Amino acid sequence: MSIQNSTTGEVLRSYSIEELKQQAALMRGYNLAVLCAAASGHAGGTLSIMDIAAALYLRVADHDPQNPNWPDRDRIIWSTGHKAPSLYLGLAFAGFCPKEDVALLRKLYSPYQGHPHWLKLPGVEVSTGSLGQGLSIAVGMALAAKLNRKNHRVFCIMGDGEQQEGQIWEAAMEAGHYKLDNLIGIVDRNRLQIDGWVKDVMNVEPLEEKYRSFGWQVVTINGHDMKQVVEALENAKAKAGCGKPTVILANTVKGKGVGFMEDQAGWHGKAPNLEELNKALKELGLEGQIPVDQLFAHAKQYQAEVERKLEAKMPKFHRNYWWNAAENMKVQMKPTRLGFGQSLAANGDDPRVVCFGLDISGSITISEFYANKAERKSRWISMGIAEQSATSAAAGMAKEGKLPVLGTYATFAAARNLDQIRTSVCYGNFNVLIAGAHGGVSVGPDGATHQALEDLFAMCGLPNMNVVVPCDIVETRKATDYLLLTHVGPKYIRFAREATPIVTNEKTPFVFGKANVIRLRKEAANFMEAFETKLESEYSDECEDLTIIACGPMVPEAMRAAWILKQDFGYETRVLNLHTLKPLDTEAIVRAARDTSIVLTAEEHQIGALAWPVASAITQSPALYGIPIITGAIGVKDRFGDSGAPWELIKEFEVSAEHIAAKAVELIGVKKSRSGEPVSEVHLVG
Ligand SMILES: Cc1ncc(C[n+]2csc(CCOP(=O)(O)OP(=O)(O)O)c2C)c(N)n1
Repeated sequence: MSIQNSTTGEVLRSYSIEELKQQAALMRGYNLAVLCAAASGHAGGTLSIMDIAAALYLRVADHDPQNPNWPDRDRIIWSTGHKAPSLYLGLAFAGFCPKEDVALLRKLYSPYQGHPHWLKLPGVEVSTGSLGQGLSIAVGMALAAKLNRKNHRVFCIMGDGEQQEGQIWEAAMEAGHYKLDNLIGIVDRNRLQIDGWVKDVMNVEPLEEKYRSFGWQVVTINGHDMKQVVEALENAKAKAGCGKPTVILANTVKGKGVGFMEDQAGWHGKAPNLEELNKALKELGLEGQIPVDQLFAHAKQYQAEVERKLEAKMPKFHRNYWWNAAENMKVQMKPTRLGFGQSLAANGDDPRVVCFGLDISGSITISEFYANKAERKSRWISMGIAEQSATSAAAGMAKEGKLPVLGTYATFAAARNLDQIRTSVCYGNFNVLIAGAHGGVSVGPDGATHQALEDLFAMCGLPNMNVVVPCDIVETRKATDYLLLTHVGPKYIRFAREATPIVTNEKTPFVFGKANVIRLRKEAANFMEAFETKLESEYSDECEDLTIIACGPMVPEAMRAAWILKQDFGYETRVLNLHTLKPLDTEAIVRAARDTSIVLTAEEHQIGALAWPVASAITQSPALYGIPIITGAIGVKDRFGDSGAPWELIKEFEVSAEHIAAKAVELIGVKKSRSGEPVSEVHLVG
């Protein structure tokens, strides 16, 4: 069966085992080429699953490329969403989409998102990227098929590290309970995850016994032996009626086919450069067989169009005020996340400090806690990919007097485990430090599933929780120092992935719960020196034209907006760095509103985590009764993220200094027209 015309039932193409092997090899070559063109992505896991992808899409699954929504098609769920390129290539090789289009991988607006999104690409069944959810979706689809008396099968591809998610076992139990013999799970058992070997990070074995005890049939195969792969899939497909779901445990090699990638944890989330690509293609015996130049040219042309679109939608001013565009706008940039690691390295000798690893330790820098410090290893608790349990375990540690720290991407640190944060941590008022890393859009090409744009709503909404969003690497270090050792109670710190401007130094004040005022003072040799920063409580009104209140990496953007407003319009701006979102420095907000009568907020988040508490402080303050305050809000406007380069996304989501400045000009215009003053000429287009 497999690829067919759903109207006539005619089989359009069938592949022999030998042909499948060739197709899988070509898919590996395309995969590495498109990862290279994207300059990011997951080489290791896409290579380990490729033989299975080829067998499924080209031979085993019934589907129709001309009719992707054919109701009787087999469903393939990629619970392991980071292997999206293998899914895309499966579709492309089966004829659902042009092969060369997969070169648009991870680019802005592209159907080929960093993690699959079914609303963007026909043939993708569901959107995934947050590990551990796919098997439950597959259970739902298999149950629906039973209810509808349909005969199609539901395949669900998972990783072995992914088996650490508790939700997998809830779904496994459900599939066994409901005897879902139309469901086929596939585990890409390559034995590696991000932090190292699965057996060391959090052992999941023996998977055979575990699945069997949940009522599944278990088949173990060599996931690179095409004959075994096809037989296992076809047998499992034929077993409907046996009253049991099937799981295929496919023993594979991460990075399969490329010697320097095989069994290397470092190649989990890495793309080859051109030299590595050529070396890999040679090893795969694919020299001259992959149209690398064409793929690159296609990617480049698409990218040029993306850039043209983005530039067209940017507000324009007299000059180019982008970071480092002019000599006096020079800034040093470093990722805020590094400040978190620096603090853990510096403060980790305190025997109460315990860090929980959630299999993303290097990139969020929590691993700095034990780097080169073997004596701390006993206080490093690797929990695997199990955010929910780790959160409650941290509460347990805190109850016993420890200072637990846990961190992962902010989406998984503050949303996946929200009920655990609420009930285990906050209700019990425990001293747990939660780090939401890669907050905002700046995580870039990974796309929407990895861009935390809602986390602060939940964290700020929880009683007892304290929330800090530092503006740069230096402030992140200071905030972590304070939260880790001094502050007692539940606390959330949110920082970003991308390098962002350093706008504070050792002398800049940081007082938890107290805002800083930042004022542009003079032309200086570089951007930072042109500004003066003070604690807001030590600042006196200078009758500025407006206030911009910002947190996190929006603080440097607000400063740059202040610069634009001064240079292009002569306006004076009070920038408030509201690094602590909870407890809120209400006095600083109210004073700024009273003094300037315009308050514009800027957040790299859905509008409202910063904007609504600020608006609430203003509307509730008796000091402001009867005083008209003009407010505006910059932030993400109720939409999910997208793949793209971090700074492209800052433009696309309209959270750049240019957008802040444009909004400020609009608000100042309102203020002036109210008071009868002439409104200054606005130089905005777009
Ligand atoms: C809920 C959740 N937590 C963390 C991550 C980050 N993450 C992406 S891939 C990965 C490791 C997955 O390991 P495994 O399932 O073994 O996949 P493979 O090694 O085959 O790529 C992690 C932790 C995520 N995507 N989702």
